[in-house]
Amino acid sequence: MSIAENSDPSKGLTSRKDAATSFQLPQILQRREGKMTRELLLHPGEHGLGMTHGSMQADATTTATCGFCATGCGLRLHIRDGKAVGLTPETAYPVNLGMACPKGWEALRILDSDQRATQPLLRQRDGALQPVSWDEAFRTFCHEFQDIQAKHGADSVAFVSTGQIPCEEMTFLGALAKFGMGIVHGDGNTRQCMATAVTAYKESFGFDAPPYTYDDFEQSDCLVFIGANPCVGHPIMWERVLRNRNQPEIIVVDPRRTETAMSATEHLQIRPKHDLQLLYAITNELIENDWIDENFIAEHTTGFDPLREHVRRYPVDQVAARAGLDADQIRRVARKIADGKAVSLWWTMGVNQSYEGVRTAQAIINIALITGNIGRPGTGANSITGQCNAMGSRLWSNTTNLLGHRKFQSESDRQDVADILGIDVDRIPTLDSWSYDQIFEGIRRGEIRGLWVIATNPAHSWIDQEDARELLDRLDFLVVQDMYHTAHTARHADLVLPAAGWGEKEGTFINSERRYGLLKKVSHAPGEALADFQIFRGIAKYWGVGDLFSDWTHPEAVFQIMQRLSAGRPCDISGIGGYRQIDACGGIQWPWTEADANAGANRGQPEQQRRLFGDGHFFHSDRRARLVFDEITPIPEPVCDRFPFWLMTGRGTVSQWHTQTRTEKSPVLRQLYPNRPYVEINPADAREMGVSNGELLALRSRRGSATASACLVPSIPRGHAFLPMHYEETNRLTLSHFDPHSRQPSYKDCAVSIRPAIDDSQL
Ligand SMILES: Nc1nc2c(c(=O)[nH]1)N[C@H]1C(S)=C(S)[C@@H](COP(=O)(O)OP(=O)(O)OC[C@H]3O[C@@H](n4cnc5c(=O)[nH]c(N)nc54)[C@H](O)[C@@H]3O)O[C@H]1N2
Ligand SMILES: Nc1nc2c(c(=O)[nH]1)N[C@H]1C(S)=C(S)[C@@H](COP(=O)(O)OP(=O)(O)OC[C@H]3O[C@@H](n4cnc5c(=O)[nH]c(N)nc54)[C@H](O)[C@@H]3O)O[C@H]1N2
Ligand code: SF4
Ligand SMILES: [Mo]
Repeated sequence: MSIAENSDPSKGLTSRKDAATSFQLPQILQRREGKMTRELLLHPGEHGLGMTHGSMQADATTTATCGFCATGCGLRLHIRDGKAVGLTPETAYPVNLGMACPKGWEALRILDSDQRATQPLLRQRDGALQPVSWDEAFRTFCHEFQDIQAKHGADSVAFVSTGQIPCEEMTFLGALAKFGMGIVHGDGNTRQCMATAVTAYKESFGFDAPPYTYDDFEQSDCLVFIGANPCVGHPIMWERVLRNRNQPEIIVVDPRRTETAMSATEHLQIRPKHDLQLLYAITNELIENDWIDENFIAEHTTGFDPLREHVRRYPVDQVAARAGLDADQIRRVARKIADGKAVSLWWTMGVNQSYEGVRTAQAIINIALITGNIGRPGTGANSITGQCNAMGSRLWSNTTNLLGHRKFQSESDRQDVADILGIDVDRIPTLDSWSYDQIFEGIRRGEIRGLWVIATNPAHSWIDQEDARELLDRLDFLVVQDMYHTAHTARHADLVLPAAGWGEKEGTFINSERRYGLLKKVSHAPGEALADFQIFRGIAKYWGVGDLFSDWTHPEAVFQIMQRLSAGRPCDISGIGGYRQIDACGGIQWPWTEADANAGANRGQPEQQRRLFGDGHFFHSDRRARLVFDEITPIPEPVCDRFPFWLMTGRGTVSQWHTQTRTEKSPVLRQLYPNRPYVEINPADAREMGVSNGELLALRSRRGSATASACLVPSIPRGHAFLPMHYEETNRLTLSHFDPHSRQPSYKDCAVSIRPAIDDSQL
């Protein structure tokens, strides 16, 4: 079936199901690769998916949360002789209800790889990385960083962490770095991903609080997806949408006709980066027609009158012309939002990774607020999270927020943390950390000279790679702590610390709906690789601050510290009865306070689906949500004669994860995605260039060049191109620019030229 045939929205839910099951392998790629069949994906176990050692005969089972995306599926691990030999999706887990995507199925297999880092590696005088003992690694780590700090100040060493290690490890890392080692600047890959949503929620709700629970996917009668492609990025969330029995309206705003868009009842195929004005036009339409909830606005929000005045300047017809949309369709969409009894609005990277992302996210939040679509089943302004523990990093990484989402600048917040941890308050920095891009600028200026990179791969994932790699090479000392010694950033490292991965250690992840889930040690890390937790303990000892962390003996002890740090805050988890209760309950969403645990009919037993703001109370001191808006700003790098294509980037297939250090290690997954970079372009553009499917193309931006094979798809409009982020080539082209409020990179907009690769010499 061609994409065009499959795109008829009138087919209703049946066609949605048809299109949606293709999430497992987009049809274009299925055609191109031709290796995997649907059959294999529908009966994964029979074909070896999920089995690492050839047999599913197990003597015990246990469950754990998946370590890839923030859906946070529960997986049942089949154990033999104390080691996991296979896995199946957990039927009793409230998140995935027995479903998993190929990455989850293959979570164990990627642990077995000869590219695993098994010993610490230290760069020698001749430039080669050589194995050293942990003792030497820890001594060198401390000596080199302390030396840099002695010469250039404590803030000349920084760290970059991740949304992919458990909360306990994040808390340890953040506390060790900032309270133990005197580091001031630390940020994480969640800056690339969630910073916009964090900033938007904080300003609008008073706390970084995604309000929803996955049951909302099933309860809505109108779901709006803006810059989100869950069929690829969050396939099990999409399965929850398919279980919705309300024949819901599904409205998708995406410049590409993605699998998600094909399944929609309305696809607004917007020009990239025109979302803010579209949302203002819809808001204006809702207000002008009196399709709003005046009571809710009056009782629970501030800023409505100025918002009404502001959006008057965005009449539908004008916006439609600019955004490349049909005015009647925009009106129809507004009407559908007005008619919905339970409207939920969902956004992901098409919004967050924008130079005006925060205001766009807030325009989404505004629509939910003024129509009273919040706090009830099936509603909400809902940011979908990316990595397995990006939510954990938002609360616990101690990077731009003090532990538990407090403020470094607040004396009372610092005192709180010092009291709970039993440390001297002077150990806590009084300043916010620099953001990721500011840390990189600090390297350029020679102010940051030592960098510690944990569970992230900036030499592939950071924006404008040529520049990023050059900056990494300027450092006096770069430490990379990773599962694989071949990770791109490890190639630039002076010291590589070999880390255990998911399945080889324990702790908690927080999924997209605020649910703490447990991960378990079901396999042994190879060689001398250590859990990040143990690495942090080792560094604390060698740095000479072991005493500060004498209680931080194992992950659950740190979980208890986190519980104390959370008490009385919106993210309060003081009522959780330890790992055992998390395990027994199928995960527990925050908040779950001691008072909650001691009250209610089902004493001590949290309900499995809980959402925020049911009482209309938000986290600002006046308990009202703020309606925030702004002027729209021009596109920083518009297309031009020299660079006539608009380049977007994002997720390619369900079987690829980010920089591919993990997913490329599974032979099964490797057959499910194109192993060489490809670029989606419209067949009409290809015809004009005289290019056919699969031919090699040369892409060039003002910053760099890349080659990729042509993938001709009508789902991308003319004059546009889409490169998956999973290939190293992609970020050679991207433009280093950021949302001014969240400092999140705007990865999805820059201008490129595209020619047949044979013309390379003439470019
Ligand atoms: N298979 C797989 N799943 C993943 C990941 C992975 O690497 N692989 N990564 C996880 C992570 S960390 C994240 S953050 C999520 C990301 O999940 P998503 O955000 O859903 O994924 P993306 O493909 O980055 O972007 C979503 C869509 O934004 C659209 N877009 C681009 N520009 C614009 C624009 O200006 N406006 C609008 N409205 N849309 C635009 C793109 O066409 C794309 O379809 O996925 C998570 N899940
Ligand atoms: N052009 C473009 N670029 C993008 C994006 C885009 O859409 N377009 N998306 C951005 C987004 S949303 C994200 S989230 C980032 C992701 O970017 P990265 O975080 O750089 O990508 P990953 O491949 O997930 O890197 C994680 C690293 O941690 C290692 N690792 C995994 N588990 C562990 C562990 O338990 N311990 C340790 N120590 N190491 C571990 C892995 O081997 C891998 O090297 O990319 C961003 N970059
Ligand atoms: S959807 Fe996400 S959490 Fe679920 S199995 Fe796939 S990668 Fe894991
Ligand atoms: Mo992400």
